[in-house]
Amino acid sequence: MTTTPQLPIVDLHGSGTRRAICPHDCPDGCAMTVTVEDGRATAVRGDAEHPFTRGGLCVKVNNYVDRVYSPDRVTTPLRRTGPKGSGRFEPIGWDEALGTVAGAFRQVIDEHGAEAVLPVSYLGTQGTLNGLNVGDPFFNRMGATVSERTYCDSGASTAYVMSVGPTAGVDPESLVHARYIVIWACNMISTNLHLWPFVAEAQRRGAKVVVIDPVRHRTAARADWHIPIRPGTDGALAMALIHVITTEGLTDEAYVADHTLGIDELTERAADCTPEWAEAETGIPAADIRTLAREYAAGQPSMIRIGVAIERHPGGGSTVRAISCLPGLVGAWRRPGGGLLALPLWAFPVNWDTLSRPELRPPGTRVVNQFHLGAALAGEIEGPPIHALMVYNSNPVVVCPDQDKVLAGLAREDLFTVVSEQFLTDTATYADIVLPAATQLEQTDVMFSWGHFYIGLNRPSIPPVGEAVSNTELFRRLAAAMGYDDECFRMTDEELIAAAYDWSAPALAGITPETLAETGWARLNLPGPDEYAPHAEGGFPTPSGRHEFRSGAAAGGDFVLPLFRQGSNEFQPGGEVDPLPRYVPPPRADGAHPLSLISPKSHAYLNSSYANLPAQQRVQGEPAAWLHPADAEDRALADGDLVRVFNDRGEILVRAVVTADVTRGVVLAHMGAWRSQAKGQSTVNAVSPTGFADLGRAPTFSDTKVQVERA
Ligand SMILES: Nc1nc2c(c(=O)[nH]1)N[C@H]1C(S)=C(S)[C@@H](COP(=O)(O)OP(=O)(O)OC[C@H]3O[C@@H](n4cnc5c(=O)[nH]c(N)nc54)[C@H](O)[C@@H]3O)O[C@H]1N2
Ligand SMILES: Nc1nc2c(c(=O)[nH]1)N[C@H]1C(S)=C(S)[C@@H](COP(=O)(O)OP(=O)(O)OC[C@H]3O[C@@H](n4cnc5c(=O)[nH]c(N)nc54)[C@H](O)[C@@H]3O)O[C@H]1N2
Ligand code: SF4
Ligand SMILES: [Mo]
Repeated sequence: MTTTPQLPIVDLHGSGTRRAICPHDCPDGCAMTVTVEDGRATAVRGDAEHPFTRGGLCVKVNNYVDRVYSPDRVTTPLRRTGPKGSGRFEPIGWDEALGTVAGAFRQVIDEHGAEAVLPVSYLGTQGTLNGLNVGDPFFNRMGATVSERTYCDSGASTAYVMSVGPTAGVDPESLVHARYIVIWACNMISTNLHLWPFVAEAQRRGAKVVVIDPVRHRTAARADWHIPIRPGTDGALAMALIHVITTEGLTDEAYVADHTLGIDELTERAADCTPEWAEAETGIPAADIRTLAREYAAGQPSMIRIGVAIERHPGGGSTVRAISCLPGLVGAWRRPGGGLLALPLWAFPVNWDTLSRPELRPPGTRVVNQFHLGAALAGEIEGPPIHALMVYNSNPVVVCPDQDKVLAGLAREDLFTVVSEQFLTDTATYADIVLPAATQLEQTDVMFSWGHFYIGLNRPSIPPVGEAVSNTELFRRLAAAMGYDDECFRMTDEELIAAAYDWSAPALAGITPETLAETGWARLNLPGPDEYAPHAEGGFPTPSGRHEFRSGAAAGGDFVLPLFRQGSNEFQPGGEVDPLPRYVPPPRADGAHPLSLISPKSHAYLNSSYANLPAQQRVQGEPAAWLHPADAEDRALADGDLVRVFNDRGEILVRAVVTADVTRGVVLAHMGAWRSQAKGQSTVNAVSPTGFADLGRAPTFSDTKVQVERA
């Protein structure tokens, strides 16, 4: 641990240009400049100097000041005055709010035990201090039920780590050097916008860009080759690529011999996975699969960027395992720009357990995965029923599956709910107490990125709006109200910054909080994008040190990485894991529900954030379901018709968009819109399943079978 940094004091009531880093759960981690006039922010812009941001933000964040000063901001603590869900509240003071929350927690703990308290949080901000782990020490100390948070990339991360270990892998900026780029289940121009210029540059230099996706979205439209695929069948495609590469002698033999493990077993496993077999599964012509395999192997350095949707099927983990084998087979890691890009977050030396404090937790504390929030609130889980819920950094009514059950739970009169929020979201309207949360312009944080190699320091630009507080301050206040006096509950933001990273790690050589206060951001101390090829000579952080086609880590069973729950320690691993990749087919459609629903991110909203703001609503438009013309014709539906998309779990009422941009048999409904905007008061997670994928307890959002009919 370094000494506590001395950060220069910002004049919050002055004028000038300040630096900030976008707080959102987005790989781009943009650096912003903030114009401040007499203590009021008037504009944010992308930092032109930042090599990834390059002077532009995005449609979500361009008018961030309208979010900060929105008339709808929660600016004081609120107490409910109407029925749950009515959204009727009155302002109260912080002391009263904290007293009420601490009193309610104590009463529940006395009567039912601490496991009757459930925290729910995710990534409203992804700041190291205020993000994923900010409440963990508090709830670990309490002994509350442990919240497992596997919304995003947990399954893909488990699969990736099983294959190549926790390595940053590829520098996103080095993509300009790639000769063949496969964008697999990622709508980059909407969700990872600032990576696109690097892809476009590679394209200009002659690289071929391939998009594998059931949807011809903005990104697919700009690719050289869009390969539509049936949702959930990517594992079959990947196994067939392995088949072609191994049977046609397209492997990089020296790389395979020197730096990989399990080639014979992998070859045998893929022996029957012919392109003709995969065609029947994926809907992709066998000849195209052969072409893709040959071009991918020949186009060195080749690179695969996988998106999160790839993990969201029962076989999602196995799919990522199979895809992860491809760069090892063809020696893509040899040169900058080659390999697999998933979550380069591993480059940042974050002290996850120091942030989470798992040692404060009583051994054997119950774990509940957030996908089971509805079931937990309905008393359908083992152990004490949930009597108190605290939500922060998340809007579970919109982002969590089983929406109807979540709502029924939140409406329980015997449930005490406290929500820390910037806005009265669909979740916050069910709270007994709402606590006002700061925005990024009002707080301090250190920002990592899961999409580039720049660390940033965010300092406040303006005073808090109303009585809003950062999440770190919120939990300091709550801990004091509960009488928790462990040292970690008294740490200032500066002390937390010192503890949050291993500042002496090689990746941070030459970088300190103080230097960041000057420069705003800095590239990790790694070779530059023209040189970065960490696995040119193997050196994978796996048990064998090799790229493992046969995974050594599989022997321990399925696992969830510590960052996706409240820190590491005593949790039991999950089920048995096949050490080799394989294809797990998606469930077949039944007659009553013949269509596959996918619910990717919207262009203008950030998960459910911004869905209440007018500028973003104008861009995004009304919630819709995209249908292929043939599927529409079968149901006598026309563009613009109001339709019911339904299954046994629930239904949504949306406008039909009839377009050949979706594959036949697929329905697309973007996630993010709030219930309060939706006809029928439900959103796409009313029909999403709660099942887990085969690794890392990833969700199965993209595996929803539905029917569509005129409403
Ligand atoms: N504009 C915007 N940007 C965002 C976000 C946002 O909400 N809005 N959210 C941020 C977050 S939290 C995340 S995790 C990232 C996610 O960003 P992405 O990785 O792009 O993830 P998704 O949008 O969920 O899905 C990407 C694509 O996967 C496709 N897809 C769905 N099922 C399958 C399948 O079975 N196979 C294949 N091959 N493709 C499939 C969808 O059609 C979609 O085009 O975006 C981040 N950036
Ligand atoms: N069907 C379907 N469901 C999905 C997905 C999908 O693709 N399809 N994607 C999943 C994925 S990848 C993700 S990452 C999750 C995202 O799930 P969440 O992380 O819950 O994302 P948001 O909906 O943006 O909700 C974040 C909330 O935090 C609030 N907030 C922002 N900053 C702060 C702060 O500093 N303090 C506090 N207290 N609150 C703050 C915001 O106002 C917002 O309401 O959704 C998942 N759900
Ligand atoms: S949401 Fe993503 S693209 Fe938009 S400003 Fe933030 S980091 Fe950049
Ligand atoms: Mo995500």
